[in-house]
Amino acid sequence: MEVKVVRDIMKINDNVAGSNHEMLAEKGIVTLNLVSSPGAGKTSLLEKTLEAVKGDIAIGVVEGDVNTSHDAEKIAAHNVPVVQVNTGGPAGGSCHLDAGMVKEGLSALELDGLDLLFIENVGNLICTASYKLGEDRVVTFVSVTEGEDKPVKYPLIFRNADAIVITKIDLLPHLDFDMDKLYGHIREVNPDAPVFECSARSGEGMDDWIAYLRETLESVRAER
Ligand SMILES: Nc1nc2c(ncn2[C@@H]2O[C@H](COP(=O)(O)OP(=O)(O)OP(=O)(O)O)[C@@H](O)[C@H]2O)c(=O)[nH]1
Ligand SMILES: [Mg+2]
Repeated sequence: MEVKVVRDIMKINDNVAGSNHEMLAEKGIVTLNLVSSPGAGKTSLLEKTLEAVKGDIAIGVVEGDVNTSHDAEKIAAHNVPVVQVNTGGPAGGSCHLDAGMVKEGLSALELDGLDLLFIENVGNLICTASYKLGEDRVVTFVSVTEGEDKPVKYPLIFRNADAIVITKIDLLPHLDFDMDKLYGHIREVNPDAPVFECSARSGEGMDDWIAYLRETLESVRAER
C-alpha cells in the first residue's frame, strides 16, 4: 500500500513535469535544472553567467530554497526575470523542488522571449535526484571543499547529470584536494557527462561553461 502511494506521487509529479516541459518547449525555451549540496556555488556561478551573456542569451531563473528570497534578490540585481519558490512549511520544508512548485513559479514569470531557463534547485544531493521538473538537462555541481567522494556517496544525482560542474577551483591551492580522485569517482557513476572546472571568484573555466550552454541551446532546439 505504501509503495503504491509513493508511485502515484511520482507519477503525478512526472505528469506535471511533462506539461511544464511542453509549455516551455512551445515557447522555444531550453531549461536546465541545477542541483548540488547547499552552498556549492550555484547562485554565484549563475550570477557570473548572467554577466557573461548579457544582451546575448535571454535568461530567466526560478530560484528554489526552503526559506528566504536571498538568491532571487541576487539574480534580480542583474535585471533578468526571476521568481523565488520557497518550499518551507511548518514541518521544516521540502528538501527539493517538485514539478507543481515549478509550475506555480513559472506562472509568475515573464517567459516570452527567453532562450534559457535556469531552475536552481534546493541545495540537496538526495531528494532532488528523484523529481523531474520539466527540464531538458540536469547539471550537477560539486565544490572542491566538499571532498572527492561525493559522487560515490550520492550516486544518483551524479548519474542523472547531463553535465557536471566542479566549482570553487580558485580554492585548490589552499586545500588538500585530489582532483584525479574526484574525476575517478565521477567516472565510476557517470562515464560520459562533460565535466567543467570553474571558479565564480576568478572567472576561470567560465568560457567552457558558456560554450556548453550555447551548444546545449542549439542541440536541444535541434532535437525538437
Ligand atoms: N572562493 C570561492 N567561493 C565561492 C565560489 N562560488 C561561490 N563561493 C562562495 O560559496 C558560498 C556559497 O555560494 P552560493 O553561490 O550561494 O552557493 P549555492 O549553491 O547557491 O548555495 P544554496 O543556494 O544555499 O544551496 C558563498 O559564500 C560564495 O561566495 C567560488 O568560485 N570561489
Ligand atoms: Mg543558491
